[in-house]
Amino acid sequence: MKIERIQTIVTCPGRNFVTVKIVTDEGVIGLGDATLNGRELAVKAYLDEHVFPCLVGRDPRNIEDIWQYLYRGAYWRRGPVTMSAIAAVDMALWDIKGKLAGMPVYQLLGGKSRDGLMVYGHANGKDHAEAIEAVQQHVEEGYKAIRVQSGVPGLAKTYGVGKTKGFYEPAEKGLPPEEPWDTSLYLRHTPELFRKVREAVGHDIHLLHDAHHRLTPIEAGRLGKELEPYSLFWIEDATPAENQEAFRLIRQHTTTPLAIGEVFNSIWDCKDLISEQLIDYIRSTITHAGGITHVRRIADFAALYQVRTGFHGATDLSPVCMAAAVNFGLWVPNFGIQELMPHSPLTNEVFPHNYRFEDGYLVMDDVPGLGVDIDEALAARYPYERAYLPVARLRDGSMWNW
Ligand code: KDG
Ligand code: MG
Repeated sequence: MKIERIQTIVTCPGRNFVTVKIVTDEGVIGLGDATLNGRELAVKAYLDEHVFPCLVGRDPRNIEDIWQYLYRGAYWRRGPVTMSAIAAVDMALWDIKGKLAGMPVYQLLGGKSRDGLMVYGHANGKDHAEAIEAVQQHVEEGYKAIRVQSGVPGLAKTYGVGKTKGFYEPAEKGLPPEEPWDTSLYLRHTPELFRKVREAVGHDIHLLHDAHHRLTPIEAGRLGKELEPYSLFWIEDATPAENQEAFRLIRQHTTTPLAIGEVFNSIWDCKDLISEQLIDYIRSTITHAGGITHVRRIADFAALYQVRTGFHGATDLSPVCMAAAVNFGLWVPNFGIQELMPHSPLTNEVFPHNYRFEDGYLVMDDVPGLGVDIDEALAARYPYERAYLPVARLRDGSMWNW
């Protein structure tokens, strides 16, 4: 069996997605998600110009060898562009293998460890009252776990709070918008938010929060400590982790669980975080961290240290990635939780899929492969539109972490 054709499909049904499609000489089709928010065309060029010419004619069943070929063979290892490109090819090959076997990918990984993936939804509001209302709405919809983000008085815009009620899409069309940031205002208001949320919904719901890399380690330690009475499921991205040791200082100050990894692209980004038990949940995604083949390696390594998965699942991960995540999460023994930011109805139309939300869980039927498709004719009606994530600046104009 041979890879006969391989191509990227770029579409913007409200937001940009890059999809890899591999076709075998026997007509079996595999799909992979290669979307890197704000840098989509860099991954497309990497794939079109440097990866695809090397893959035509290879046996698509040799997933591991193709992974090693693209990783070791590039000489220039890792980085988000390379690892997203490898990930998309890898996902498509697992999709093909599942279809050849007539089995869902979770069966190829080792079968089901659970019936569904507990997900967390996003509740946000321009102020505490609106955020609490959104939490209550999510409880009514059946969510067992909810991430809460609120506007901060004195800041014109805050991470995680959408322009329209109930929906948050961080990327914006055009050039990167600039947003102000003030850590002291944020730290003053966030514990108060969670005190009110617990008062409103009690302790039976898991609550999560994303600090989005805005804090220094000691500030994160303080926030974690002040949130302890509200028993959060986790604080996410408390501080940037280029220096993995930074998390040791946070750990010394708080027992609030820590999650990080949505910007990681390989096991090397989290080796010390995991082996030194500086985190509790690893958030690497299948799309940005080398595909199922590599994320499986991260999860197995994490299991040795009782670190569980909590994969990124924002709207910039396409339904192809989400389908892979559901297959992966049904199998992975050290599953923790899965993020779910529902896609728009139009995105769901472009990518018909088998997974679905049921009473707080993501479930899927027993279908071969990943259980996701692409409507190419519909996708073609929505061409790429330049869009970026915002950037953040302090009050004096200095750049900060968005
Ligand atoms: O592309 C960046 C977004 O996916 C990110 O800002 C969303 O932090 C995020 C999250 O936790 O979903
Ligand atoms: Mg995040």
